[in-house]
Amino acid sequence: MNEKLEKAINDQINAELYSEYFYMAMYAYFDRMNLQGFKNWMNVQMQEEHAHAMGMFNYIHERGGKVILDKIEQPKSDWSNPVEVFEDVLKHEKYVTSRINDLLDIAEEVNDRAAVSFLDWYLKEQVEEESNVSNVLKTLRMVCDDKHCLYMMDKDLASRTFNPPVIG
Ligand code: OFO
Repeated sequence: MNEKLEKAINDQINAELYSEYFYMAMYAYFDRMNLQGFKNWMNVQMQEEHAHAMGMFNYIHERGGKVILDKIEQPKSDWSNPVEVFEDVLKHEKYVTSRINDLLDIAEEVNDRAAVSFLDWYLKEQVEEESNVSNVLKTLRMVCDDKHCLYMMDKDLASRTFNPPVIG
């Protein structure tokens, strides 16, 4: 695999693991607030991010490259309320989408069609994630301004389950 592309995918493994860590900090926040459904939502998100990292990890090996792991940045650990948490989630997912777009640019630039097709999966996943997060945020912002609503939403988010993604 092209060296520049291999390095960029390695960097993205780090970004996916950071995402897992970021959502783990939010998981801890919701645990402190005793919002078990929100905590469950974050737990599923953490597992998805881990699967995304491993998808890239396995892909580098499949292509005969070398996985190089770097240190993971420390995430923030405090938020004022659930709306602020989900604002951060949306902002983060948009950032990740821009990173995947940049990765695709590199794969195209080095004319690696196989990598383009592999990375397309991640782009589609980002569209889905941004939409899921926006929906949670919209409900939180527009409907949920009392404790009762938060309780109902918490019940709802408790039903989210992790389905291991089939990547690529
Ligand atoms: Fe890795 O899926 Fe979003 O960030």
